[in-house]
Order: sequence, then structure tokens, then C-alpha cells
Amino acid sequence: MPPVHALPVEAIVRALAAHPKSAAHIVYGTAGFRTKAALLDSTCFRIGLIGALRSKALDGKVVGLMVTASHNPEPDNGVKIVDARGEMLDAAWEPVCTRIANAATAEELVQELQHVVDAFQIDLSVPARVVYAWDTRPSSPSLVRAIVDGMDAIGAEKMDGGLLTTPQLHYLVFAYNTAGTPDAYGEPTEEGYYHKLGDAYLSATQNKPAPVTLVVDCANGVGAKSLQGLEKVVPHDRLPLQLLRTEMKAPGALNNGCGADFVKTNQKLPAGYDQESHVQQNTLLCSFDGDADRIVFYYLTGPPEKSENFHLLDGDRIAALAADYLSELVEQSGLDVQLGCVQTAYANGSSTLYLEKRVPVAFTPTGVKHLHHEAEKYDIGIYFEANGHGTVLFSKRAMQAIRDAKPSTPAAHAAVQQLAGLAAVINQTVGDAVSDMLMVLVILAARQWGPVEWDALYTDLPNRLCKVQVSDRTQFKTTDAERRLTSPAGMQAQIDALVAQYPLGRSFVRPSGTEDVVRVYAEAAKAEDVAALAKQVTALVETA
Ligand code: NG1
Ligand code: ZN
Repeated sequence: MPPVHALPVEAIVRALAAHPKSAAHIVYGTAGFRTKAALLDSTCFRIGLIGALRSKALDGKVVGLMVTASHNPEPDNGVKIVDARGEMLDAAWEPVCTRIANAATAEELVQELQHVVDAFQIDLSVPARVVYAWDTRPSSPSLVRAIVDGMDAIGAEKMDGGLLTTPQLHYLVFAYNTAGTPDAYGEPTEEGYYHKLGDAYLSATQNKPAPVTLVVDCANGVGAKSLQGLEKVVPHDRLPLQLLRTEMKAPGALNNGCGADFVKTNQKLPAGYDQESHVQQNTLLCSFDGDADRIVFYYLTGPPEKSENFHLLDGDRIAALAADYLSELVEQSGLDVQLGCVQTAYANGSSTLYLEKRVPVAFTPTGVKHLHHEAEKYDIGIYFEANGHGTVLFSKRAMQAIRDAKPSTPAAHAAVQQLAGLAAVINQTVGDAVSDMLMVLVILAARQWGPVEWDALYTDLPNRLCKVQVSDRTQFKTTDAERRLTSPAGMQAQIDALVAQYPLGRSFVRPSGTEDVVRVYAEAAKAEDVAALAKQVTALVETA
């Protein structure tokens, strides 16, 4: 037996033989590791090793490993690490993951592992604790076995979270690590999650008339299971949900013709919705993505055959709804807490104008980890990507102010109560379709609004998002929260000249972090101008 302060090299090398490395080079990016499931076995074994090391590096705190490829097609899969406060993996560890995943031989792998132990001065005698979970993809169980082999080889206490949504795993990690402390987030079980959200929702909607029915497209993914769990703790008359696309076991069904990404990208109903009796004019509808960390809402104002009858209420609208309501509550409560909102360049310009009238607005590069960190700078930080990924963070300071509040009027008292209720409804670790859905329902119930009133907060500027294939997307470099190009030389000046031709014109170009393409975004006051601007900027990019 090697001493406890050394890596168990023999055990690792022995177990490694069952998980041969594929030739593909793989990078730990915004979404963790993500690619075709068939290429991921060795990556998963190795992330089992890394998860254990990360836990040891954090003094034995629980870290999470989630197997999912979110909104991507069913044959894809992925794996990512959840850090001890339930947030995304510390950026300093991303290159560590990449190096370990790509080590070509057993010898190299052991060297890389030892390098991490030395670089982060990890005390290997600290016991590791790792909780893992997976989505509904057929490839997930075998990838989970590879993770377990990795954890067994290095030695870790394993906690089997089972089939969960990504935000449920984030919840579990945070709940484990805060259990028994003054910051205790909730019971660290799946049921604990349903009770925390469900009870908070019931208390925040107390004495309100029954909300409208919400039709939920579960993307045939794990979100269906999560909502069924929630329905067990919240009576149907208090949360009238109609769940559609719940086929978690049907081969090929996941994210296929449904789900948040399909609806947002195509700006239309999930396939087959026109045949559903529940889908009617002015009904509030929403779509989850495959691992239920994203949500978009929508509604119809006439027969679905006509595209102009479809109205999307995306992440920008959720941010606007939250900012409108929360800023009012903060004012009524008299509390000294600062609200702020974080967006990316993809936010519709009209939403930014709307928000800026109410709260400070900051911009970050694409990717929720950037938004999350920026939102932490406020007492109450609202962040949403236009595609529906986001949440609202209540800082320790805000929670303390809410607890210590001595409201002088009944209205101020009610506002403080409502802030406390919303803080409990909203998942504080990561964007969560279920918790975002409940937040929207709480606000709509308080406002007595339906989708039409919500939609009336502002009018979107016409916009377009295009993908361009280029020979080398790394030549595209950006600055100013990805809103301006610094390379290729001279291209930004050309974009500026094009944009200046159109009233309320805006356009930017950035390389995708998840696909081998360059994205072009354009918006302007008139639809025909957007089409022209997007075409001209795309043509510029194609010449690079
Ligand atoms: P990239 O491929 O870097 O544009 C996409 C989304 C992001 C984010 C990430 C992570 C757009 C334009 N981009 O990033 O918002 O969700 O995937 O999944 O929607
Ligand atoms: Zn997702």
C-alpha cells in the first residue's frame, strides 16, 4: 500500500486499462467537456479522478459531477464539475481538466495528476467526497460507470445523486456543504429540493388567486421528472401545470423538435403543438432544455399557422420582469440594498434600455459563469442570457438586511416578506428552469398579469443571429464584453461603418465558444434593415 499522502498510482494505472483514450483532443470549456458520447468514456474515468482531487483541494468539501449535454442532440453527452458552493468549476482548474483528459499514456496521466497535486499543494490524506448525477441520455449510465471507476481508483466517498437536472445537482452540492451551518441551504436530497422550492412558492403566492395554467414542454428530458417531483409537494390548484414532451425513455426524443433551444432558435412552437388541445390563444407556455437549466416562455395571439401569432418571452424578458418587480419591492421595503442586472451582447437593445431605467446594467462575455460572477457584485444580482439561462442572486448582505428589517408600515412589511419568499424560490447556485418558472409565476400572480401584459414591458428590436463557417475562428478576437473586434485588423471599423447606416443599428461578431463557427448578431429599428445589416456583416466575416 502506498502512503496516504501519495497518489495510488498502481490502482489508477490498473483501472485505466478498461478506459482506453480516444484519439480526439478534448477541451474543458464553458459547458465542461462536451462531444459525441462515444468519445467520452476515458474522459469520464479521468474526471472521476479530477473530482476527487478537487474535493481534497477544497479540504474535503463535496464537489459534484454532472453527466449531461444539455440542449444538444441525444447522441452527444458531456460532463462537468460543480464546485463546493454549487457554482461552476474555478476557472484555474479548467486547463487542469483539459491536460488530464488528453494525457496520451498512463505515464503522462500520472505525471499530470502529480503536477496538479504539487501545483495546488493538495493534501492527499484528506478524504474526498463527490456527488454525481446524470441526465436521461441512453449513454449516461455507462459514462457514470467510468466516473465511478475513476473515483474508486483514486479513492473517494461516492454519493449517487441518480437521475437529476443539472441545477438539482448544484443544489445538492451547496446543501451538503452548508448543512449544519448558519447558511444551511436545504436538506441535501432530491426531496429536500422539491420541498425548499415548493414551500417557498406556496408561501410567496399565499392569498393570491389561482394562477393561470402553464403548459410546460419538458424537452422529453429530466425536467419532466423534476416537475413530477415538485407536483407531489405542491397541490395542483396552487400550481396548475400541464406537462408535455415528458417521454424520458423514448429513443431519439430528447430535445428533438422541442425544448428551449428549438423554440428560441426557430422562434416557433415545439413540433406538434398545433395538435395539442392545451395550446390555445393567450395560454402561457414554456420550454425547458434537456437538463432543465434553461427556460423560455411564449404564447399565441391567434392560430399557430401564422408565424406573427407566436410571441417569445425569452431570458431578456425574464430579467425585465424580475427587475421591474424586485426594484419595486426594494423601494417599498425601504431596505438599503443595491440591485443590478447583468446581460451579454446578445440581449435585445430594447431590454437593455428598459432595464437601465430601473437598475444598473453590466455586460460580460457570453457564458453564464461570467454573468454569475458579475451578478455577485450586487446585493441582489439579476442575470439572464437571452437564451433563457440565468437566475437572481441574493448576497449575504441582502439576506441579512431582509432578516434584520424593521418595516414601519404594513406595505413595507409585505415587501420584505415577498423579498424573502423570492430569495427562497430562486435557486441561488445556478440558472434553474424549475425555479425560474416558479419565480415568474410568483411575479405574474402578484401583478395579476398574463403573457400579454408581461410582453408589453417593452418592444423587441428586430434582430438576427447567424453562424458563419470560417477557416480559422481563432483569428477573431474581441474586447468590451465581446462587443468589438480587435482582430482581424480593420474589421471593426468596417462593421462600425455598416452599422451607422441604419437607425438603432447594432452588430457584433464573435467566435463561438461551443461550436466551430463565428456568430454574427445584428439588430436595427426595421426588420428589412436587420436583414441587410446581417447580410453585409456576414459577407465581411466570410472574406476573413
Ligand atoms: P457560444 O457557442 O459561445 O455562442 C452558446 C450560447 C451561450 C451559452 C453557451 C453555453 C448563444 C448565442 N450562445 O455559446 O449563450 O449558453 O452556448 O451553452 O446563445
Ligand atoms: Zn442546459
